[in-house]
Amino acid sequence: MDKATIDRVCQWLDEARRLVVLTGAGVSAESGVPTFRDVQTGLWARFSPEELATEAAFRSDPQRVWDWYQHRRDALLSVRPNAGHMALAHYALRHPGKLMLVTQNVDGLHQKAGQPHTVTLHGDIAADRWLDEPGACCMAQPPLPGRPPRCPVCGNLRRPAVVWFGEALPADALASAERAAADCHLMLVVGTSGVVYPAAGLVHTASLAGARVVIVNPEATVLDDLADACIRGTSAGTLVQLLETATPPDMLDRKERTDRWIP
Ligand code: BV8
Repeated sequence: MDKATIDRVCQWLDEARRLVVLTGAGVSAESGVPTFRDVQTGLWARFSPEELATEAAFRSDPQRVWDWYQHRRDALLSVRPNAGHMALAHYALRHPGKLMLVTQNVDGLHQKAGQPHTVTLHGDIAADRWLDEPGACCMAQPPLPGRPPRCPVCGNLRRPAVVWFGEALPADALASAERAAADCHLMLVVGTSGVVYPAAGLVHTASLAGARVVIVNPEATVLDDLADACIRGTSAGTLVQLLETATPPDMLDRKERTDRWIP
């Protein structure tokens, strides 16, 4: 990793009073979680995630999509946050009100790492919800076990509580992320290919608002032209270098401490 760039970004980190970190699947790669566009293996090799992560795919073959999510859920049971997740959580705790963590990930690893406040754009793979608006019958008794589980009266199906392609993101999460992107001094964009919108649009928002943008990724991304600096590195090693060496808040000028996020 280029030391001059790391030193420059560490300085930007110290100078920034409002920091947004936007994460994608790459931050979980070093925990052993395949990234969203990694080639799928085994049973799922012949499908692309975009084909499976849609309501239409679920309605046309509920069991196949349910089984894909169960396969991913099972793989997450043995997964732990990595040093990158921990560095983000510790930084947020050391700098109250400075860091807004916005994630595209559904694996819950930022939360498991103790991140005090996470804006989750694409939902939670560990949770379910009803496919159709639930009636009283759906709430009156537990769903029948199955792949997927269903209401024993009306047959309404349970589905993963994630945002599928073609579905709107949670309005409050997206609004909070857009406000933060428009209002931050620095945005770190870590472990994302930047192809999924509206999440990737947050980087454009930050750049247009005059924030410095830093991209952390071992590979080039479609967002690189927006960056004031690109760090060609993995997220765990880079985040530890950037966040663990930043100046502790009590050495920063006290007057700056008021200009913080009100999460
Ligand atoms: C919507 C949950 C409208 C499911 C996911 C413009 C504007 C608005 C929409 C669109 C638009 N253009 C196109 C669209 C449609 C679509 C879209 O963006 N399509 C793409 C494919 C072109 N967007 C949508 O459909 C969104 N909805 O717009 O609705 C609407 C509005 C109102 C009313 C109705 C409808 C919904 C998008 C959300 C989809 N759901 N996930 C599930 O998980 O099963 S998205 C999915 O992709 C994951 O959440 C993932 O996080 C996300 C982004 O992918 P990445 O995280 O970037 O992962 P990827 O594998 O691509 O890249 C990994 C990166 O890590 C790589 O760069 C790699 O180099 C790097 N890496 C690898 N190792 C490391 C590393 N980096 C650091 N360290 C390492 N060790």
